[in-house]
Amino acid sequence: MNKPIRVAVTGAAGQIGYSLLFPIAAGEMLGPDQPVILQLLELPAAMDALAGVAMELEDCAFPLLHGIEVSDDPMVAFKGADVLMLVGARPRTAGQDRADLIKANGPIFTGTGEAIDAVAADNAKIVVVGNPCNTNALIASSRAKRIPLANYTAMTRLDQSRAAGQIANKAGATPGDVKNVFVWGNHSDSMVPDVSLATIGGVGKGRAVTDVVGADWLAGDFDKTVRTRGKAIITARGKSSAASAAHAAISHIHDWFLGTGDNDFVSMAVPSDGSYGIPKGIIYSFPVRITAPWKYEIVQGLKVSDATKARMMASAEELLSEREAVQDLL
Ligand code: NAX
Repeated sequence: MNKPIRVAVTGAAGQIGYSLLFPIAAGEMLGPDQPVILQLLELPAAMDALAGVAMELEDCAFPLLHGIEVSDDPMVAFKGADVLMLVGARPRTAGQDRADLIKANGPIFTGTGEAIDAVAADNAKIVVVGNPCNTNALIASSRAKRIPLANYTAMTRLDQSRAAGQIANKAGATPGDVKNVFVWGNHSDSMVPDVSLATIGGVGKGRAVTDVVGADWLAGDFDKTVRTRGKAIITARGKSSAASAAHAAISHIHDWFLGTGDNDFVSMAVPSDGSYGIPKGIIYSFPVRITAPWKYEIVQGLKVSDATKARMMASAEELLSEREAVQDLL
């Protein structure tokens, strides 16, 4: 048996947490031979609810679940954590604008970043889910002295999956047939879904998505649906997406550790290294290739049209203005 991997989850009693913890404990995230210890963080007011979640986890008797620890103190919950999934934050409510969300959630990530750097495992891997996830990841990473900056990521996998799902529907294919779709930029309306390398029916042997579904639909309904799906779900459900977000978070960590299967790359928001002219100092979604367990590199050399480049830069500009708005927290 492998040594257990310690997975810390914040906001563990929230709606994403409730959809996230059980598949992790079942082995869906880190593989069927990999034991896990869950280290769950909540606000003091939600500790009763979290105790209930922990009871349910016990009641599943997952063979891979080698321990459950609960705490309202990040210095306890993050101790020795190998993987940190930062979900705990307020979800955006109907009508709330992004600037208000940034003000409400940004301060959570200063303390979180400090605690990670103080007590998590030396090479801990971090994914931020709580919105605005790119800028929250930037805030947490600004506290990193010991943990490498590249280990701070934010989740745009849900956006990629939404894009693949839309294409599969339109083409009459199954989502698994849709390969190499990815997303540039911020997890916001300014994101840029990119299908220029996407295929239906398998990498190398499939047909280009652009030949199958038509340029008008891609530039119109597809693009808008992917970029505004989060809002559509809030409108329909009265709550933000939860099960799909949890699944995306699991896929993000799964692929970072175990690889992307027959996709050549995957979307992850990572600290920009200046690739494609995106300024350093922001956390930006790129197509990344997983080169070894827990190692990614930004895919280089892709041809980007002038129109896509303009949108990529606009999304970068939005992230720069978000950074400006939280300058006092960095
Ligand atoms: P919930 O309100 O159901 O749960 C959030 C939980 O976090 C609550 O139990 C709360 O007590 C806890 N919490 C708040 N502050 C905390 C802190 N400082 N430390 C520890 N726990 C804390 O929200 P949920 O629907 O689970 O959404 C969580 C976050 O994910 C929101 O910010 C939401 O906007 C974001 N999302 C991100 C997505 C993405 O693609 N990146 C998509 C889904 C979702 O919108």
